[in-house]
Amino acid sequence: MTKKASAIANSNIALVKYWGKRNEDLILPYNSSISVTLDKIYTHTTVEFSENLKRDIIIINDKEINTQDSEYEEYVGRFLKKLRELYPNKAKNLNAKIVSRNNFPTAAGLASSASGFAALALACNEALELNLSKKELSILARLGSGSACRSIYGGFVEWRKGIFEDGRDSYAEQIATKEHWPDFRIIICITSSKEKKIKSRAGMKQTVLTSPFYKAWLETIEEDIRLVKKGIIEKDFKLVGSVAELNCLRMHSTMITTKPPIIYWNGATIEIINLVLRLREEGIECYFTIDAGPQVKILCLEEFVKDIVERIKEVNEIENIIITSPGDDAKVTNEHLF
Ligand code: 2P0
Repeated sequence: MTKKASAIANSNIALVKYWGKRNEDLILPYNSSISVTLDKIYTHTTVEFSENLKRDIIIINDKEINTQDSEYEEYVGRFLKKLRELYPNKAKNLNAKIVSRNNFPTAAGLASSASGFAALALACNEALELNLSKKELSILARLGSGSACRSIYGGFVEWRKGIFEDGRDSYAEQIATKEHWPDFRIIICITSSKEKKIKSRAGMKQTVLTSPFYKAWLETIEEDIRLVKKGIIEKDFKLVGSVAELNCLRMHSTMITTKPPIIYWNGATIEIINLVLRLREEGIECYFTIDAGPQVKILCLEEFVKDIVERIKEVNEIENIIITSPGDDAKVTNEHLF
């Protein structure tokens, strides 16, 4: 039996989005991406490997996952298979007990797979004593879910797409720590906490196959990466916000033009977009970004949070608002969930 190990990883929101894989098995993206890791929104995971377990046992948010399920196969099951292939001396003949909890709605466009697989990779590293570097941890997390490779780091993070077929150069690196830009804020407006209909994994595959705009989207990425990175380093909020907003709309244009169409927005999503545009006209500097779900994330600086939150109340149908700041690296904890 291995030691019991636990880890906590924060979620992240992309400022330059990842959408589309060049290799589905190794989760290698067509494009690089940049994100900000969020405080307050995290996954806490405890892992133990043992020869005494007859099979893997996975409990997420107090619910046992059926390991015959195709969703399990596609996510945690696939990750454990990769882990056992990569580290046969450590993990091959052991079954795992994994207990994991999110402190936010799963599968509602808040990137639960990002924090989930970052926490799982770090907990496995600790339990199996793999002694992985941050780079290797980022690669391991990526094999669970692409966006998870970014949640290994706190602050502002770039996932370089890499060029090698085996994925050895496709991992995340930190651009700046959270202390670099402490007044950066992300206001998350939850417009619906229902599970989304189309998972990112299936959605992005279909976009790559069918959207005529996918090629054009890829052509815009390198410039967006350059500008957002410059904006982060120089703390130029207008530059980061404006490029992130346009990048989000370009990604959604590839989703909307997928066959069949992928439309993650609801009525409140559009209302908040319009509110953000109005606020900017009034001199309140803020920008929106939206991922694979109907939630809207408003980017702003601390000085405008109060005004923006007050005005969001104009929009009906908002279920919840979470105000977040740049968060920490994924970390090991002694608090175990079993
Ligand atoms: C992102 N998203 O960069 C983009 C923006 C959604 C929209 O990363 O198949 O859950 O596990 O690699 O990481 C969501 O995709 O997909 C995502 P997989 P993942 O944050």
